Amino acid sequence: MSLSIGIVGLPNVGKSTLFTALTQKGGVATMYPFASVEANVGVVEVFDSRLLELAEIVHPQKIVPATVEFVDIAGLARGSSFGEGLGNQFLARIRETDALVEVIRYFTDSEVVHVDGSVDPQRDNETLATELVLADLGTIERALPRLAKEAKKTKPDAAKYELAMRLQAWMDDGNTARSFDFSDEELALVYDLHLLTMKPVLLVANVDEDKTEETPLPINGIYPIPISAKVESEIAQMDPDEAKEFFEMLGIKESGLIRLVQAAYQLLGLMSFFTAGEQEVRAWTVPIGVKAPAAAGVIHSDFERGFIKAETASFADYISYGGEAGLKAAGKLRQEGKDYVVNEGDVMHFKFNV
Ligand SMILES: Nc1nc2c(ncn2[C@@H]2O[C@H](COP(=O)(O)OP(=O)(O)OP(=O)(O)O)[C@@H](O)[C@H]2O)c(=O)[nH]1
Ligand SMILES: [Mg+2]
Repeated sequence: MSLSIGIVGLPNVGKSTLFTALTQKGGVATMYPFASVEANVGVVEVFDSRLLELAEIVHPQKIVPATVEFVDIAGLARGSSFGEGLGNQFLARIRETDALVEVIRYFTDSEVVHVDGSVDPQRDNETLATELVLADLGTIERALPRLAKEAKKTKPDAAKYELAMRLQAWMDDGNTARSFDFSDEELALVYDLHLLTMKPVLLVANVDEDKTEETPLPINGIYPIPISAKVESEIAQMDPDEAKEFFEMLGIKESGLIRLVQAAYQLLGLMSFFTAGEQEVRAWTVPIGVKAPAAAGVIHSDFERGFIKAETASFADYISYGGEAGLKAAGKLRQEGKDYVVNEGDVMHFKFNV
């Protein structure tokens, strides 16, 4: 499972600059609104120093970090949902993502045009929220004729149609789909609509270069993650030594991108476990609370189908006993069965039979 995240925001707030920094492969960052005319998709490796520690023990042929896919689309200006600007056509590209990152302009640079004339994070957030709600209303409206037809077939189809109607009324009042009080069955029904306002959102404040260590003003009580897209894009082009010097000069602890990815994991309730073998040391992304067979299934469906057991050690044990042989000798390699709830950082070796 590779996590995928859509980057949204008003035009010219630094989405592509952030995307480029994340993926280091040249999205388009320019001085003008609506610069991004094509959606960019980039895959980012999730930096995790534990992989290096495991590799020191196992000496694998390769290290495979977890990845996150980012999708950069054009800005959504006021009226985007009705076709002003280019936002509209790109929304389809982020329908299938797991979460959204909303980039909000906090930086003050007067050289960079603001589509609504001034820097106002609260207002911009509301503008964007409205556009996303309108986009979802468009989705529902387009789906209704089909749902009405299908409603005659089965009971769940009828329930789905009825739900879409109620949701439409709710969102017509300006509410997000997320804030609708779904029953568990309804949650399953609404999934197919891929509504944007159902997705969890991470707020990113694109702040001035010297403000990355300050807490940005909250938006509706939520504190955005401060990042300077400009600083990140500069760091992205440096080698590690240069970057370290640059951090020190600016008084920055770590790249904001690491913070961003960590926050995304937290928001989505995700964690990592590891596999460590001669071929590869690898991080896998799973939901918190996942059981061993389902975790095995992330690697290969056969592993889940034919799951027998998982030889498991905590990351700390794995390191302090120097790997599998040491763990075995000390009786610290646990044999876990199908009800085992995987812990963050577990190093696992699955036994299966198909
Ligand atoms: N000063 C400053 N300028 C920035 C920062 N981030 C982006 N910019 C500038 O703002 C302009 C727009 O940046 P983009 O990354 O293209 O913005 P965007 O959100 O992708 O814009 P659209 O794709 O048109 O919606 C460019 O001139 C960037 O150099 C920042 O953190 N600080
Ligand atoms: Mg852009």
